[in-house]
Amino acid sequence: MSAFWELCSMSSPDPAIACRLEAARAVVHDAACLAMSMRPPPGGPAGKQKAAQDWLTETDGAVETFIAERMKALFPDDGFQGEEGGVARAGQLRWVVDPIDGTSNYARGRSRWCVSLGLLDGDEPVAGVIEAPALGEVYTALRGHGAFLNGKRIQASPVADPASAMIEMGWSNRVPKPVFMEKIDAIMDLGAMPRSGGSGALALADVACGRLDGYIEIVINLWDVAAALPLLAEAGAYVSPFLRDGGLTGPATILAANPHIADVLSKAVSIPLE
Ligand code: LIP
Repeated sequence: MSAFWELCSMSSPDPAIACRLEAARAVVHDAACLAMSMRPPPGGPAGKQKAAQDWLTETDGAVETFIAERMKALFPDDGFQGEEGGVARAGQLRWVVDPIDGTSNYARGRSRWCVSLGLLDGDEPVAGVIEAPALGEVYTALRGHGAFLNGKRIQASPVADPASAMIEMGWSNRVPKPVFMEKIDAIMDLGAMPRSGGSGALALADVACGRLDGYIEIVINLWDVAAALPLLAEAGAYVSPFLRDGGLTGPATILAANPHIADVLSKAVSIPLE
């Protein structure tokens, strides 16, 4: 058992999960290197639209195939689900991958994108790795054993005053404009500073490490959030019941926030935390 995990917690983690997380870190790192080697230069979007402003590049498929094959070789009995390929295999332990989260940014040579790989034990998110190679950042989390950014423990921010808060709102054409504008209005009525960055996984990771005080997305998918959910839980953030509200099997709404403003934000945007 890696001394790293024993150092970080009172009790040793389940070896089956801890060794999977170690393996996932290595696989995600290699996948991130592959994505960097295929990275489009700054400029117009390189790729095609799956739907209006929902981008797909060659790299999305290449990275997902790379990770699927590596995880199958390492853990043949585990399940596997990806944004591009769907559910490839079922299993008690199940990997859920977003090969490039923030594809619209990646397609234009911007830096705000990542490779996101989460592990579920049944319906329970138990571990996650998010690597943003263009930002030089790796997030890891293991349920019961902490959340980390580049090996340093992280936690949600202490900001309690909405008028000092920074709140990100995910945008896509899956959400009717009036709904999106109504939520942004509510965020600004709180006096908070709005943001929208194009990567749900990185925005949720920013809530976990305290760079953001909250994140909301009306229609988001399991592959965008699977790795971030254990990160948020271990960082002490509050998260709406995304999985219970349909997120396990289809798109659903998510709100994640630091524990001090979660209630006021939840009420302001009418997204319940329970
Ligand atoms: C993206 C999400 C983002 C959302 C985008 C898109 P992708 O995922 O991370 O939160 O607003 O519409 O779904 O397509 O880059 O993997």
